[in-house]
Amino acid sequence: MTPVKAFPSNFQWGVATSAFQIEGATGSDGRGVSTWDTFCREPGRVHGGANADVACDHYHRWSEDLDLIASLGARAYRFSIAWPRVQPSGTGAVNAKGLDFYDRLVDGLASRGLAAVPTLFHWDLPQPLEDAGGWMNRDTAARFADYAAIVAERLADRVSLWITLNEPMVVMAYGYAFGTHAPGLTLMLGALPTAHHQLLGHGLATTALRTAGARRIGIANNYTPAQAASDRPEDLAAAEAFDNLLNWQFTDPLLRGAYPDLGVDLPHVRDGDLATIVAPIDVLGVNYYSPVGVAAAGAEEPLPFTMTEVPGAPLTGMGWPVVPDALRRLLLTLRTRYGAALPPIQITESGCSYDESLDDQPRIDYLSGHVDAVRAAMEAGVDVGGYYVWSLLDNFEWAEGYGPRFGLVHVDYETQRRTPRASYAWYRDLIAEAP
Ligand code: GBH
Repeated sequence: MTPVKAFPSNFQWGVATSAFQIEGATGSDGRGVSTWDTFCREPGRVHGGANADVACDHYHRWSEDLDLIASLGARAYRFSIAWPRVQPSGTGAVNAKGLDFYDRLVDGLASRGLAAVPTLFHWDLPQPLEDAGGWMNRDTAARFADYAAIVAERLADRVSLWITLNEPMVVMAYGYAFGTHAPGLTLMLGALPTAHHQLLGHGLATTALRTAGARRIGIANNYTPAQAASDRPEDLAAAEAFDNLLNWQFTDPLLRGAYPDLGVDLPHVRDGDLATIVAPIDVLGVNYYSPVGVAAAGAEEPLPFTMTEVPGAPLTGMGWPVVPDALRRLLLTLRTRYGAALPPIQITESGCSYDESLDDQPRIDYLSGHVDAVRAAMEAGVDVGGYYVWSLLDNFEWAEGYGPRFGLVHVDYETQRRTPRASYAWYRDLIAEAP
């Protein structure tokens, strides 16, 4: 194996955002209603009763925001396309003005020499599809593939890398099992069909995208590696159950064509589905924030594990443990687990929230530790082709509203003024100096 002394010159240094979290303009130009618009309007769902009607007003300020990415020296921009802008009902008629917005955005990226990396689904499902069962309904997978084809027919000539889904685990767990995200259902293990239907949607969309001329396709999975609370066999078994349910469930079908042992039957999986899901992808997107401590649960608990602290780890502003080496270990585990079936990886999200301050040394420390972890994994032979900081801008942090600040760039939500933080200058210098 040739050691990677430094990052290759074609390494995709980037930043990431998502449509619902930054665009605002939720009622403009024919956009339909998404599950998150609905969720924000239900009392008690989102901290402070916040909604994303304005957010960062990126829908009107996109050109200024692309200038910020260009000034960073970044090479790629991962953004997401709002399905309700393109197909307000989630099916059928296309809203030309919605598609035009992304056409302008992609042209704006090309004119600045930036690679376009759109995500087709970053959680803002058209509400009419949710009314028909959302991801519990198998039909949503086919609707997703139709929508993917519509977008690709328009944009494929200018897109560097397509990401089908963002973090199907989070949609299953937070959206349908625990109910802290839209659509707010508390189905617990009854939510497992939403994992399968999302993966099926990914597989069907992969075929549709290739037919429409897509060059490279991937998916962005969240990985929350389990660290057993002790070496006791029951804690080790609990950590394995956690990994199977929340990590490998979303990767084994893609790369092995089979589910890991989830301890339950999956009657919603039909013959042929796994052959659809295992369709080759060009990139595995890894979103990584933190590991989690896992211990055995009492017999009366609904799940076979409970989440605990990671001992000794400092915490971000949201209380998430900072453990860069867990990213290095994760990348090595992916290579060991999937071997030759593992496609090249991109770190499609990495970042942290702290307070509002512009002098954000803790973010610099977080990012530099995680970049070093990626470099160490590459030196150990893992093929990693890109790293995207979450996020370019402070934005709507889902159920947490506008409290957490993830941006390299501070946003004043009164004036919409953007102010780069110290971490922005640090990242710009890193990109300029790498390899
Ligand atoms: C991503 O999700 C999303 O893609 C993005 O939209 C979002 O804004 C960003 O991250 C920041 O949240 O409580 O210690 O057990 C992140 C998925 C899964 C990461 C749960 C943190 C819990 C850590 N998250 N995980 S802990």
